[in-house]
Amino acid sequence: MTASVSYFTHGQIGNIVIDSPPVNALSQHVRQGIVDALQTAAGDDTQIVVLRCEGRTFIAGADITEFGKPPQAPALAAVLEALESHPKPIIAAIHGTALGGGLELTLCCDYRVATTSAKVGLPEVNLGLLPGAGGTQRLPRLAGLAQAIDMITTGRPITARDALTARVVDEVCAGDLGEGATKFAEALIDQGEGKRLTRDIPLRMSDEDTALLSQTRDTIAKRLKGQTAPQRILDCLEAAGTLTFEEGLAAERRAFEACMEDPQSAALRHLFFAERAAGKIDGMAAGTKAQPVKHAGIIGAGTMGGGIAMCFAQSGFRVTLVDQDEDGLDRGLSIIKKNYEISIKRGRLSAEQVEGFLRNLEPTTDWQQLQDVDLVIEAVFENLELKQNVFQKLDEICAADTILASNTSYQSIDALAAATNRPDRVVGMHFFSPANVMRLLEVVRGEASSDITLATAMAVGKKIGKVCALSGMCYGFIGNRMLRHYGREAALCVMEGASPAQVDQAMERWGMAMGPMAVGDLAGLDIGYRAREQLSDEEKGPRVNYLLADRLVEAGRLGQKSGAGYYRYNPDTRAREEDPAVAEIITATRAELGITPRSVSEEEIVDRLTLALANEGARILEEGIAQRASDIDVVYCFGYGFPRFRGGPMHVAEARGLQSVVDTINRFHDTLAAENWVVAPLLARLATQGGSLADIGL
Ligand code: 3H9
Repeated sequence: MTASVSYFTHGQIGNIVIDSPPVNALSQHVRQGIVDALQTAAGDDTQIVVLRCEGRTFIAGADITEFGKPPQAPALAAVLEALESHPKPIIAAIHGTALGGGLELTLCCDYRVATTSAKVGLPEVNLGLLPGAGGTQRLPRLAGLAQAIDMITTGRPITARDALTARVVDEVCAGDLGEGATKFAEALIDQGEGKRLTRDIPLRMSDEDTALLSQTRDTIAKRLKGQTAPQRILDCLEAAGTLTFEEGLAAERRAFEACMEDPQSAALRHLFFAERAAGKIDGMAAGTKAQPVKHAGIIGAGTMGGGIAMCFAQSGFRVTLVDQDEDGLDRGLSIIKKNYEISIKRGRLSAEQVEGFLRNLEPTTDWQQLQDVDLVIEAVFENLELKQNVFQKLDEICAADTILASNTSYQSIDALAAATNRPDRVVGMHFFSPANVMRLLEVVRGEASSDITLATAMAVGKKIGKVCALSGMCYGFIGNRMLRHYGREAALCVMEGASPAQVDQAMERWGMAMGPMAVGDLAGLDIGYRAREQLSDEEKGPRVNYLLADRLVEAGRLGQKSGAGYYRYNPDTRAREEDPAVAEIITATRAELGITPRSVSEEEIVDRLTLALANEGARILEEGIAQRASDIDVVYCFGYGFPRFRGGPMHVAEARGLQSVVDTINRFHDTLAAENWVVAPLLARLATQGGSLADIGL
């Protein structure tokens, strides 16, 4: 046994208990402990073995921190072999989540019992992997191919009840798991039930299974375009239905190793840890606790305010939604209700759930209703004076310890804090549109924001299901500051010779959820136009960066909302179509600026747009605006549709090699607009020293 695995007997039952916080992952010492315990159990006079975990969950899978390092015996395969070949029947008793290698381990036990609240799943696909410990071969034998396809390609866990229906578990215990497992074991002994290996269950692929596999291949090719793990998963599942168990297992092993070597998995594993690191604030005083928040106030029932209110209401918070007049409130509420109706129609929510959410929502025009809120988020029009007035008013109405947050995208949190008598309790909480859908929340630290305020904003963000990343104060914070450079390069690629569709296709083929031109049309080209109107020529920068956008707006092409922007939009299907009228505007704009178009390759488009992000990201990191390079990746992957399987702009740079990044930026400096391509000093330094972005900020 090892410190993390113990064994004791109770009557006829041998008990193996794993206790390896935080999530009982299958680290080397856990694997060794299980093998040792099984050996002991084989030699004593018990009749049956129960394997369970202490702590908050059953085994959450292989230990991801061991991936990419030299393997240490015993391998997981040896543990599974020891379970299957054990002379006594083994029952896995599951609470919390049995995930990945954790569930696979239970499939090598003879029986499985679970608590009502337990969940089981094979989420490896989210790490660019596939279940590599027999999951693709054993799960379909128990649950059928259709269920296995769904669970393994989506990575979504299922509840204990669904697992019972799918025959993945044999019993669900309503009460104490220990007692339930003991009763189950005693019943097996009484009935003389013995070993029962999943691998022995026959599996033959039906015509429906074959059709489902091929249909899933097509849908996945579209939905998860460019991703390799999901297709490899389907190969393994096909092998399960067509080959012998041993052959299938060998095919799974080869496919798992291919995934492990694939840069996509390295990127997704990077993001797994990045997401968890982003929620942590460096240098926070030990013992800092978030303030309790039960009642939130939202100012402004527009698109953003409404979306934010939905997030809180559906996470069980009491929400007071304030707007200046009844009309604004009614409009906002009807959008919220319409959104929920769509969710009901699509089967994502039940009518009862929605009723509950709406009950949490208290719309009002009376600011005095904010007297006892714990946190307020202001989401009014982007105007500093207006926002300062709101903060002043909130400061007067709300209790002294209420945290005042702004959803601003650009304004200075310090300027807002200055309008109050509690600058330490002022913070930015920057949501992304649509706020009820997008996972990212940038928590923006003002100069005076206290640790408690930041910890509270982070904790609340997590509670409403957001992935939080901390940003320091600068214009546009992390995400939008970088976006300007990305957008500029997209615009310049078009001015130099690419069509908007070429730019979008290049980025979408590379993996972006939506190309930059299509995003511009979705957001509305008039927004940038109006913002530019407030700027001096110098602030606007060279005309070539924005002249085309201006010309489109002047031609009434505001984007999707006016039916046309960089594209025209089919009024029935809303599908985007290339528009000869745009080509004419582009030609005229190039002529006005004296540009002779050239051919711009797909590779150049991708390099320019991604390296523009990474270069500005490096500046943001060096200035301490971002705590870590991986936080920047989190911002881009969760807030800007950056492909997760690429790991984020900083990971892309790191994976490419910082010297190659610096060389390419220098080449752009010499061949394109030089002022746009000055290597960030941090990148230059790290490239010369052979350093890593991952070490900055630690
Ligand atoms: C696999 O199994 C491959 C096999 O098929 C084949 C092998 C041959 N390893 O998420 P949390 C850490 S692949 C190492 O904040 P929660 C995590 O980094 C694996 N560490 O908690 C964090 O550390 P820190 C398939 C892990 O309560 C801490 O635990 N399994 C692992 O919100 C707490 O995590 C998965 O993909 C791990 N496997 O959620 C499951 N898991 O405190 C991955 C977590 O330093 N895990 N950590 O930041 C999860 O989905 C969630 O962690 C879980 C708990 C739902 C379990």
